[in-house]
Amino acid sequence: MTTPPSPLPGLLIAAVMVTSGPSLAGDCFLDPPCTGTPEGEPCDEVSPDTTNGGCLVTPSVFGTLEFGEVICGTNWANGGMRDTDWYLLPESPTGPLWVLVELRAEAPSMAFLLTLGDDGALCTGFAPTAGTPAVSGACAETTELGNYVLEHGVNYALIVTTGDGQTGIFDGFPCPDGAATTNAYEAQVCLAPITIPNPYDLNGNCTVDFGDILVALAHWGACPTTEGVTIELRAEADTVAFLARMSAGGVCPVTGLADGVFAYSGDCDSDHILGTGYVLPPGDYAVVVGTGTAAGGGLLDGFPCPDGSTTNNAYEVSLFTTPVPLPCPWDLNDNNDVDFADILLIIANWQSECWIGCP
Ligand SMILES: [Ca+2]
Ligand SMILES: [Ca+2]
Ligand SMILES: [Ca+2]
Ligand SMILES: [Ca+2]
Repeated sequence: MTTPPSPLPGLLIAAVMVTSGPSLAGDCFLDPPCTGTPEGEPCDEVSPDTTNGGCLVTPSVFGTLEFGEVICGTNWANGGMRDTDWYLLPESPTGPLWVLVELRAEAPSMAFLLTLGDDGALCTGFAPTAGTPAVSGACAETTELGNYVLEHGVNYALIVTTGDGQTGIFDGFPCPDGAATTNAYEAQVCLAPITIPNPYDLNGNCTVDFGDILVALAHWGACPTTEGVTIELRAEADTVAFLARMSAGGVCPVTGLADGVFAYSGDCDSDHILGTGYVLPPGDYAVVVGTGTAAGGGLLDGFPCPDGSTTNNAYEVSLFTTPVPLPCPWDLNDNNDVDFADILLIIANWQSECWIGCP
């Protein structure tokens, strides 16, 4: 659910506090919406919960969740009752093993792990697993990640329910009519959480600090470019032109195609596409021109040599150089300039650390 390098603003590794994505004022919907495995329980305020009420119903009933699987569910709290969703986790690999719980929710919600009984009696003596619950504020305005250490050979369940991380919430979040909120949540438990680089941490020490300002100053000014080759092609027949890498001395055989975009022209130039972005390592290259399609495929039929009355199958090809941008990680606002605006962004993210998320 956390796919770098999307902003994930402020998932802090140290404090584990997260200032999550878009703040949802007014109507309350997960943004972006949850995409994953549906929970399979409607938001219907029906009790007893025979879908995934876990050990709170008899007989006990669980949903299931693989490590790394994203579950899309709903919950509610109304009239002194609340929905609880219990998901059995698969057996942990040989551990101990650190896992991360991620939760985004529209109603204020928490997700935490319970340690269950042995296989024959999962609900015998179940108890909270030592660790930090994941908490999501209403409308996912803030999210706190949870983390746990799991032991091999122990049964665990993920619980998602309304609450603030410390106590449950049993009122105030009835099942909605869908107009203002859907009471949706998104949860997952992942193995091997990853550290996501912080783009404002220019020197890679996982803290945004004065060292990053020095790095920006060292790259001050226009973002770097290199010289690239562009092919211009105009043709009467459907034609492509590209660069082939030749053997040393410019002789055959061809050893590959140069990296870049082929040029295409056809139908008397009505859909002329420049070939750009060839940044050529030292070597010998040949321009290759042949009949081909706009998708880059070859064309072996349909364009016989003409009688001169309707077409000559002529083409015109030329090469010129153009600047090609090089990576510019110091330009934080993408204006192709390392400038004062980038310094301000570093300051705005001062002392933020690297982010952590599920792979
Ligand atoms: Ca539910
Ligand atoms: Ca439920
Ligand atoms: Ca830094
Ligand atoms: Ca900039």
